[in-house]
Order: sequence, then structure tokens, then C-alpha cells
Amino acid sequence: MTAPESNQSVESLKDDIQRHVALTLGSDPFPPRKERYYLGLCYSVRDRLLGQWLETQRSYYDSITKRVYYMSLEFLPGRFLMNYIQALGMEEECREAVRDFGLDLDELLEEEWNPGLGNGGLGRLASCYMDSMATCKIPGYGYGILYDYGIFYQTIVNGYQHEGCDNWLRQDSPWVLRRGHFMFLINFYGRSEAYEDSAGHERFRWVDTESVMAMACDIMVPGHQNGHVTNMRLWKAISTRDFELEHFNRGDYIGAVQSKVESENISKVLYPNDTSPRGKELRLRQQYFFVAATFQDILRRFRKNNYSSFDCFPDQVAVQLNDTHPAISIAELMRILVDDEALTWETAWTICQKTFSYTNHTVLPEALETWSVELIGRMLPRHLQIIFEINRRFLDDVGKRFPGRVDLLRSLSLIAEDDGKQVRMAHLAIIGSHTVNGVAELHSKILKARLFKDFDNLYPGKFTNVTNGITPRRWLMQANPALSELIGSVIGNEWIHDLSHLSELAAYADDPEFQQRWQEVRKRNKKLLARYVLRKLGVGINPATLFDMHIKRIHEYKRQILNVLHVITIYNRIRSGSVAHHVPRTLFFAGKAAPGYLQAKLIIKLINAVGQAVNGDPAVGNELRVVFLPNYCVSQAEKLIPAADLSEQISTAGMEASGTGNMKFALNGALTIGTLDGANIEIREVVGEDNFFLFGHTEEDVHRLHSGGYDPVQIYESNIELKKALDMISTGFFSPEAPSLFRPIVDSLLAHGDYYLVLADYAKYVAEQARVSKCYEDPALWTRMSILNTANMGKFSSDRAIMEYARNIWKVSPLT
Ligand code: BZD
Repeated sequence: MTAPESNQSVESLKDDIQRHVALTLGSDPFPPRKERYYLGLCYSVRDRLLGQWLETQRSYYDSITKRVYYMSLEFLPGRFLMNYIQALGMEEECREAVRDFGLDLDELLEEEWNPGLGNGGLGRLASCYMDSMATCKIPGYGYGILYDYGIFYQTIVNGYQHEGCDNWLRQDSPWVLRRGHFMFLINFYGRSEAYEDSAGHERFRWVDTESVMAMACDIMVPGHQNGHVTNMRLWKAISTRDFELEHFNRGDYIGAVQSKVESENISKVLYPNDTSPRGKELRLRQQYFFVAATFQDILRRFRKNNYSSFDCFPDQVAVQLNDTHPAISIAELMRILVDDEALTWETAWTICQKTFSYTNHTVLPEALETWSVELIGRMLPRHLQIIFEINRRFLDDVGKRFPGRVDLLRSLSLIAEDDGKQVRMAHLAIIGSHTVNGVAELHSKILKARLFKDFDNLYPGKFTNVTNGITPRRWLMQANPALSELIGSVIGNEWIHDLSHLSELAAYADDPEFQQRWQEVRKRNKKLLARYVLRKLGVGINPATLFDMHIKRIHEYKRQILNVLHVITIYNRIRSGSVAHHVPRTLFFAGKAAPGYLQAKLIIKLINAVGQAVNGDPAVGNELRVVFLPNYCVSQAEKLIPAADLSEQISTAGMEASGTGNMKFALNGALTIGTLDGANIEIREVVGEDNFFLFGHTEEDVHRLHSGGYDPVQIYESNIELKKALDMISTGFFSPEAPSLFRPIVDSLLAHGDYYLVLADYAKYVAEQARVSKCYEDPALWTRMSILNTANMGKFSSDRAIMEYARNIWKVSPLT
């Protein structure tokens, strides 16, 4: 852009901001106030995107192309404003415009609340994939729920997690475009009624239902400087009129209001459990609400194109099920095709199987979703009938292929019989889909070899892998501007669209001048983080120490406790004066525990208690510091990750499906200490084993130890440092006011068999941490390793992942 043009666009942006402050917000533009000018800027940026968005949606219709529907009960997009600004390529313009008003863009950005519409990795992955679909111009949409309350707001009080409400829509969000004219009726409860159609065939209809409306709310997801804007459509529950009237007519005003409120509860709150799904009625209601609304929208679009037959439905529509949360879709599409459209069962089933594909995100048995037959039968009576019919035909077929194999029928059935009758949603998703994928090579292998082995035998080729990816726009360009600029100065900026270009950095790994610039950027990021921590917690940390980070949901399989045992071990060594290769470290922990997961909440308390002891002990000085940052969210991750030296990816092998935090750290030049789990394995493969700190039992070892013979007590007895650390925890060293407070943690390790094999991996972990310290003492070596990590992360772009889905699963091509 030439200078006068740029001046012109800054001036017109300034005019727009002031116009929005005055005319959209109804506020006096003078004096310029941060909160108002923030909103004025949001609306001005939004205006500039809306045209591109309309154009993109129009182009889908014009090209009559197959579209992808990415169905996810969760999205974690992070803040939008900077993402939109950079997508439009107007960062400099925005900086200048707000500067002219005496404001600072970075400060304005902090005004934005994080939309916490997800729990963790699964929701964040969905948002990375939306970004890549837009950037790669894959025609499609994201579909989900607009929760009024996102994931709870975490505070730490006296070391304990407290949960507060995250009422993120309290002040209307400028990004949510309510579409009052896209409303669909959603039915629940009632009964399925048989009737005879005019040709004398037995048919079914769903009657005597209760209903609620789903209103479309749209959020734009722009591609990076390509004029393509994808739509994320989130449904909000709105009470139906009849529902209220019925009460009004009886003169029951309060009843009318109450029923309105109750029906709108469907989209009120995100369930904060990231693994164990609990059979709560409202959760199933949310699932069906969003599925039924989405399918009405899909069919509306399909019909708009005037197709004469449903046979071509799968040529127009690909539906990706993000885990089993939307798996009731399969029964819903069958209901629509058989009951409403009068297709034969066989035709409908073929269409279903050609339409759906399913991504599995976990192998933890407690995380596999089931719903009681009783609940589905009550809430979705017709769907239960359909599920039974799918199962009957399926088991019939299996029985014919494998006569006499009752064991096989039991293991494959959609209905589990052991714990009351339960519908296994993963089984429904597998048989109703053409493709099932895991999210990293090891995870996909485990799905085939263990969890769904019988299904894999039955349907060879149905199971595949798509290793997760992350968007380089948010996780490098936006989160780490200093490193992005340095990278750009030597290899240009093509990596933003094609991350494989980062490999050109490898040539500079040993270049002393480049190394120095690399170190300066990292030092600057660490200083910024230290300032943030001081502001947030009032705790001073030293940017010259090794920044060691363990940030993710708190869960026993992620083994924060292993890290804590290492911290206590180092602490004891410092106190006793034996510090071989100790490098001063700052440990960062952040993450939320599910409110009902007491053990995870106790782990948070322990981390804080250990932090208090360590940070307050004069013998430790600057050698060791432990901070727990409350309310981990996308924006916090964006501040932490660019400042990390060491990334803790230490889950029990075989338990973390992929991980994506691991990718974000390595992309930003942190080194990983990790197990052979999830995507760690593939990260290590590409960055090279010399540039990765590996420890721990393999997945096969874990399987073997779980099959018998593992004795954690024997390990405890034979390792003096470990014994000391555990004894300190169990006898109240870190909780003098309540000495037995942390007993449940030690009991899980010693008395209850240490399911996550913390003790089994302790010695190797501590030894590998010593190697970390030793390497850190050699800045040239460390910096080389760091550069090589970044340089080799090309594979982990979500653009690569999305193109694999598009080519191999969805069979859609990018728009030109
Ligand atoms: O999905 C996570 C896995 O644990 C990670 O290993 C993986 O990288 C990511 C993305 O594939 N799973 C989740 O985050 N799961 C949930 O958040 C969740 C939410 C509700 C109910 C069940 C699970």
C-alpha cells in the first residue's frame, strides 16, 4: 500500500471507530475511553469482514459444491479481534488509528473476553480446524451450541480451585450475529406411533412431543488474507410460543415463565467434564438439540439446490462427528429419511454411511459415552426404536458372518447389558460412518489393535489416522510476534500459509548470530511473561531461570503429580546441599479440574501447597519457584507458550490420544520432556531424538504392567528420594494444618495400585530432568535444539490435517 492510500485507510478507520462509538453504542466519543473504543474498533473490523463473508457464502451456492459440516459440541476460538485484524492484513493501520486516539492496540485487545465454549483439546482442535478450513478454502461450516455460560472461571482460594460463572455474553459480543429468521423447531419426549400409509405400509411418527426453538447465531471465521470467510453456526435455545400459551391459558403466569426458562436452559451452560461423561439428561438434550437443528439446516440447504433425489445427498454433504457427542445424528438422519422422506431402510442406511465420519479422541474407558436405554427411550422414543433396528440388522449380519460367536455379538452390540442397558455411542458412530479416525498414529493403532479390534476385523479399511494439527496463524504469528518477525527476516513469510517452509530455518541452527537473535527473542518473551505473572499473582519470577511448563487440564493420566514429585525431589536436594547439575527453574502449572473430580482438585491444592513451601523457604532462594496460574484459557496459553523453555508432556503412554499443546510448545521453540505417547512420538520423529527429552515406559510396557505384576510399593521402598517425597506429602509437610490432607493422593499411588504408573516412571523422569538441566547449561546447544524444534514442525500445521480430511475422508476440494 502506498503512503497516501495507507493514510486514507487509517483516517477512514478512525471515522468508523468514532461513528460506531456514537451511533452503535450511543456513547460520546470524547474523551476516548478504552472499553468503548475497543468496541468501536470491533464493529469497524467486523464491517470489513462482512462483505467477504457474504461473498464466500454466495460462492458456495454458485459452485454447487460438496460441503463439510464439522459438528462439535465444543469450540475454543480464543479472542477474535487480533485474529480478524491479521486476517484482513490491517494490523499497522489499526495500531496507528488507535494510537491517534491516545490508545494502545495491545491494551484494547485485552478488553476481549475469551469465549470458553469448550473444555480443552477437543474444542481447541475444532477451532484450529475452522481456521484451516477457511485458509485452505474448504467449503464448509462449523456447527455447535452458543452456551450462555462457558467453561467455569477458575480462581484459587487458599490453594483450592473455586468455580465461578463465565457469563461471557453478559455484554453482547460484537462477534455473534443473531439470525432471528433461522429458527427451527426441535422436539423431545412424546412417543412413537405406528400407522399405515396409503400404500398399506407400516410407518412411524413421533407425536405428543414437547418442543423448543433453535435460533442460529453466526460467528465469522476468516482465512488468512485470502478473502474467504467460513461460518460457525451456534444454536441458541428459545422457548416456543405454544409452550408458554398453554400455561397462560390456564392462568398460570409463573408456570408459563418457568417453562420458558426451563426450555431455554438447553443452551445455558457447557458441561465442564473433559473425560468422564455423566449420564445427565440435560447433556443428552443439548446433544439432540444441536443435532436436530443442524440437520434441519443441512436439509434446508440441500433442498434449496432442487435435488430430485436423496441418492445424491452424500455427494453434497459430508458430516464429521467430533467425538461421539453428536453421534445421535445417525439416528436422526435415519428418522428424517425413513419417516419424513419415506425412503426404504436400506436406502437410508446407505446414505447415512456415506455421509458420516467419526473422530475418536480418547481410549480411556471411562470417557466412552453411553446413554441409558431408559433415558433415550423417554426423551427420544423414535430414535431408540431406530437404534434398536440398526442393532438388530447389524447383529444379524455379524451372526451370519461369524456363526456361533456369541462373545463377538456381545462385544460389538450397540447395547451394553452389564450395567443396566446402555447405548454405546461409539459403536453407533462406528457402524454409521464410512471412516473412523484416531488423532495420532499411536492412538489410531490402539483403536485398531485394542479398543475397537473386533470392528476393525469386521470392516477392514474403515479405521484410519489423521494426526492432529494446530494453526500457525494463532499459535505462532499471533502469539509470538517477535519470533515470527525473526523467522520472517531470514526465510520470508510463506510459512504462514505453508508451515513446511520452516525447515529452511535448520540452516541457521548453528549460526552464532542467528542463535543470539533467537535467544534475545526468547528472553524478551520471558520478561513479558514475568511481568504478567507479577501483575496477576504479585509473585516475582526471574526470567533468567529455566521456564518449565505443565499447562493443560488437571487429570491423573496427565500426571501433574509426577512433575510435583520431581519438584519436591529438587527441593530436597537443594535443602540438603546436593545439587548436581541444578539449574534454577521456574515451574508453571495451569489448568482446570472438572468440578466433580475431587482427586484432580486435590492435586491443584497440592501444587499450590508445594509452591508455598518452596517459594517461602529462604534456603531455596532463586533456585526454584512454583507458580500456579489461575483460569487457564486460550489467551493465557498465548502468553505462556512463547516464553517456555521446557514443555511437560508426561502422560502415561497410551493414554493421551494426541495432545496439541505439545505441538504449540515445540513450534515456539520449547524443548519437550515427554513419554512415547500421542503425538509426542511423531514430534520426536521429526525434530530428531537428540532434540527431545524422552523417558518412561512404552504403551506396550503399560499394557503388560496393567496385566499384572506391577508393585508400586516395592518401587517406593527401594528409592530413597521417592520415598522421602511421598512421605512428606502423606505426613503433612505441605499441609501442617491438616497433616492427612493429601493422603488420598499417596493412597492412589501406593494402596490403590498406581494405575497411571507414576512410580514406575519416576526414576527415569528425574534422570531425564537432570539431562535437561545439563543441556540448558550449554546455551549454544540448547538454542540449536530449540531452533531445530521450530524448524521441523511443518507437519503439525492444521492446514495439513484439514487437507488430509478433505482428500481422504470428506472427498472435497478447495474452492479456487
Ligand atoms: O482431544 C482431547 C484429548 O485428550 C487430546 O489428547 C487430543 O489432543 C484432543 C484433540 O484431539 N480430548 C478432549 O479434549 N476431550 C474433551 O475435552 C471432552 C469434552 C467433553 C466430553 C468428553 C471429552
